[in-house]
Amino acid sequence: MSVIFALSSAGGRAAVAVIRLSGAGALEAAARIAGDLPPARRLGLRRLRRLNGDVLDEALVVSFPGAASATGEDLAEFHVHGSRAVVAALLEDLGALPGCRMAEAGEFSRRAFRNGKRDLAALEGLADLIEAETEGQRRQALRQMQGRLGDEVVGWRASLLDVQAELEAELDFSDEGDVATDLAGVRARLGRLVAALDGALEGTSAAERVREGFRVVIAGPPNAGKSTLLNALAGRDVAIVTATPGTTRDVLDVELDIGGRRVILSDTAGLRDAGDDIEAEGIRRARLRIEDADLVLWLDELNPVPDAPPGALPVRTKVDRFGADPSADGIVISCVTGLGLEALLADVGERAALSLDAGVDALVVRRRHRDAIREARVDLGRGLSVQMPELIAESCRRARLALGRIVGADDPEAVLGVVFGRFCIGK
Ligand SMILES: Nc1nc2c(ncn2[C@@H]2O[C@H](COP(=O)(O)OP(=O)(O)O)[C@@H](O)[C@H]2O)c(=O)[nH]1
Ligand SMILES: [Mg+2]
Repeated sequence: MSVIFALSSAGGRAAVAVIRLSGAGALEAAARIAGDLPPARRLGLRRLRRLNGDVLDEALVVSFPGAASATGEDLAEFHVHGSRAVVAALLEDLGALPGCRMAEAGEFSRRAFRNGKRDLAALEGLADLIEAETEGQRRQALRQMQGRLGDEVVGWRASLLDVQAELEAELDFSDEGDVATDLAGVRARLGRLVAALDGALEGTSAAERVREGFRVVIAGPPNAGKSTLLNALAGRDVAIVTATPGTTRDVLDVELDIGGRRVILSDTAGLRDAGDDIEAEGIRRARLRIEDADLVLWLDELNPVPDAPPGALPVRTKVDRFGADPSADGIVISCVTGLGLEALLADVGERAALSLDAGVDALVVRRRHRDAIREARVDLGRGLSVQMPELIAESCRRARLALGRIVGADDPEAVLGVVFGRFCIGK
């Protein structure tokens, strides 16, 4: 296994840059540059030298000897001054050391997985934590990284293995009289598993929203002030605003962080009979987005707002020009004076909170995991509907395989281990 190395902090100029090495020989490679290494897991200041003997930098060096390290292998880090030149020189010299090469994307994680440091779902959580932009995403990713789903999956798989082993032992040794399968008991256990899987799937769509964002679409007739509102909420000129109706043709998205939640706000073409092909296409796209939206803001300058589709939040625009009617229902705004914008944001934020917050605590946050659990659920449903122990065992095996994909586990030999271990059929 070669030593891999990479710049682990962000590229570009910074006060500090962290370069990591992992693999058998990583400590020797680090010592080659640093002269010697401080005691394990202690930072020490060292003068780094280039391979030709020139001083490269003065840097903090730390080593994490294998097994207990993040990758499960010998690991070392240089915390150097974060200039491009320092980083480039160090990477160049590490690459020239025998057995050392640049890491591929995700390779440190792959090694951590192979060495049993974290399961796949937890590593996906770690990747999400690195990507997290909102507070909700951070909390959700942290829970995943801590292995919550993986722990559940291990439990489900152990139960399935147990049931499978019981059924297979019955099949293999049924003439020996020392094992007897209780089919009703097996069914009851599978029924409980099905309920557990169903429970795990609850909140999944909210969880996906936390990752992907709460989708808010600004819609309404042409010239209602949709693009102006998008720009006002984005705080910059994203969309073109003119007095000419039909200006916006494409869907424009901006990302907002409202109260720690990711919100995708989309400006769309005004809905009317199109003037030309391009506008017609824009209107078609607008309709699709409206169908998919978690919330539609229906804008109009008229009072009361006409034609808002069911479920949409009517927003009356341009009240600086047309005057606010205190009896008007819902939200009234002016992008010129800023009136009502805070209230609108607060309203959107509340709706996003209602829709997303269940998802922060959800067990299943990725489609990959959801699909695997659904597949296992179907297998177990089949197992519950058949009579032959062979077929029930096969359903358990398939469900276990599907669940195994979540954590990246699989070992068909395990079934045998449990059969022989549990029944002591040492003949
Ligand atoms: N007085 C006033 N004019 C506005 C306001 N919002 C938009 N407008 C004007 O209304 C016209 C259409 O705005 P625009 O955002 O392009 O509408 P859209 O077609 O719905 O995207 C432009 O001339 C804007 O300057 C507002 O709050 N007050
Ligand atoms: Mg527009």
